[in-house]
Amino acid sequence: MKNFLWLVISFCMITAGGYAQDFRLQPTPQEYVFQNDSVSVPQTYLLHAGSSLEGQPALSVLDKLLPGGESQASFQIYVGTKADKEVRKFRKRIPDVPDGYFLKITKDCIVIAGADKRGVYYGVQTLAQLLTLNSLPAVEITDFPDVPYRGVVEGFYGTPWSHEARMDQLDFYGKNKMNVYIYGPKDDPYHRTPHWRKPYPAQEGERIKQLVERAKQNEVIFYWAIHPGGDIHWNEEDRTNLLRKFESMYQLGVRGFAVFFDDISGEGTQAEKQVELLNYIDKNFVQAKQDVAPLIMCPTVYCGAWGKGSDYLPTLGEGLNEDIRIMWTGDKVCTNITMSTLDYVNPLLQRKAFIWWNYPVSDYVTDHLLLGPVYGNDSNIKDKVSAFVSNPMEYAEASKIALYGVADYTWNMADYDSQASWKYALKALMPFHADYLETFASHNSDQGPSGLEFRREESVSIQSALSKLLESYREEQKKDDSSYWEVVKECRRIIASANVLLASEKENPALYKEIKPWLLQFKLVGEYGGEVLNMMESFQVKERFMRSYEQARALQILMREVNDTYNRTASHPGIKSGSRHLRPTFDALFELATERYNKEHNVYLNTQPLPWEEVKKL
Ligand code: BEU
Repeated sequence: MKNFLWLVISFCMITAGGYAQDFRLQPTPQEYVFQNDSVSVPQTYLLHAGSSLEGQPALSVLDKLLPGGESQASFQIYVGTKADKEVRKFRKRIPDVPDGYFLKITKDCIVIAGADKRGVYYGVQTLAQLLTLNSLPAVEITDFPDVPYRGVVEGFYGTPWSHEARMDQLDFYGKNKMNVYIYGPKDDPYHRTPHWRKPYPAQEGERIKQLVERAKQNEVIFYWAIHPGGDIHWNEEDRTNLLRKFESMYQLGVRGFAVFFDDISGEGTQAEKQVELLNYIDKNFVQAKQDVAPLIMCPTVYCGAWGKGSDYLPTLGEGLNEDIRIMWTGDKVCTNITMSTLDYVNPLLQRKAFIWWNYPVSDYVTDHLLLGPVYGNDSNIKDKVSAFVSNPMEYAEASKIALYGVADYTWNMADYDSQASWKYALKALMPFHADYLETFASHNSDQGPSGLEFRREESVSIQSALSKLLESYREEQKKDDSSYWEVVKECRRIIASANVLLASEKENPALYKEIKPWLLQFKLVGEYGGEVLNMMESFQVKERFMRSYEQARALQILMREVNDTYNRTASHPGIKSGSRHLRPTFDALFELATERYNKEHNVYLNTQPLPWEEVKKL
């Protein structure tokens, strides 16, 4: 908390309304001082760029942002790394941390001085964010990341991201100061068994080339991962096969390599053999090439739940070359990352763990969307991890809701504010309808029960009203009025949000395409809630009750129909929305209201709500 002025307050003072009111820098900088003064954006300027930046992405982004570079102008822009004379005067202000930068904006100059090229690039990205304000503030920012490597591992089961989605993600990482993307989708046959030994067909190879190029433009290290453990033989032939495949990827431009041994059984799991192979690759490929990033490996025992006390991790820790990074998902497959898991694993690995965070991945609960805030990871672990990458959903655009949070958390843990970061993400994805998206996301965030036992909060703002209402109705046969009306309003809000979002395809077409089935379901859940609430009100009036009862029944059928129509080829087919609190509460109230009606009128209406899907008979 080294900030001298609270950013939002400062901007409210120097900007006039609109988007600027909620402006925040993303990710949150480590230190910033606003001078309470604004600067006219220079139309022309004299650029003093360090030679270390020649041909680098920092300069091309700067040129696009401020196209007025001229040989004579009174406004000066100084950019460079600490090696460059152009920023020598500011050298002491440059943080001594990779990716760090110092940014200063005054009436007559802008200085962007980086610890390295990526640092300058991030300084330019911060300037880009400041330029979205109505007026450019005079400011000094000293900034650097808490975690050296931050980003994404595309490591889920299911439909891999499309080429277009990946290209877009790489731009997104650059803008949000994430520097690593690891390509490892389980369902790419050339990443894993059966085709890990074969080179990509020409067209797919061409696409990887394009991804590598796009990653470079965004200062992202593109890692390509191989997953050979399903059928590897520990012999010369397969070692050569693996190196040949790596060489083919190197020819496509890849300069970062990983080897995954997760989710396998049998021969491939042997720690000594993995160590032998990885050290061989490290020496004869990674080190030999000289322009390749450190090797990353994902162990077979990648979390605490997979066997504490075995020799596996100590064998890796002792045997693997020092510079090889070892991944870790925490105490369980899907869980939050805590100091205690790092205290356990780092000594075994004899290095800092490279965190593979299994969130917002949804491949084990494919009928749910995970759109809630990023929270639960300890905020004091920056010195205990070598990297932190998130495994996302197969929905690339929707995953950004969490990825904004991951970018923010890994950059500056102490100042991370999960709610603020989440709201920022919603606004960034749908600037004109962020409130509606917030309603939708707030009710679509929990995984539901699963073997992996990782749960997220859902429907937080209405949760206490839901339980109060149910309790009062169940125990006192009387509904708590204030919670009743709160829930009525929420149902209306749900229906309105679903309608508006369903009618807003153009605002974010990629997001719309991904979430549409859940929006349809969400609307039905809201309508169902509304009818159940009517039933509670009208159990004494036959006609009114029956109208709502029939509607509620029809909506149960329609919810089942949406569930049975969309997302059918997924591992957990179907569409669930509001499944943690909304639907269970509405179902319970439906049952109670119908029982009450039956008693009152001495009839036998079916009290049992239809579940999302038919319960499968064993
Ligand atoms: C998340 O369901 C998930 C868990 C693991 N079985 C796999 N491997 C690791 O987490 C290391 C991962 O690929 C999968 O997405």
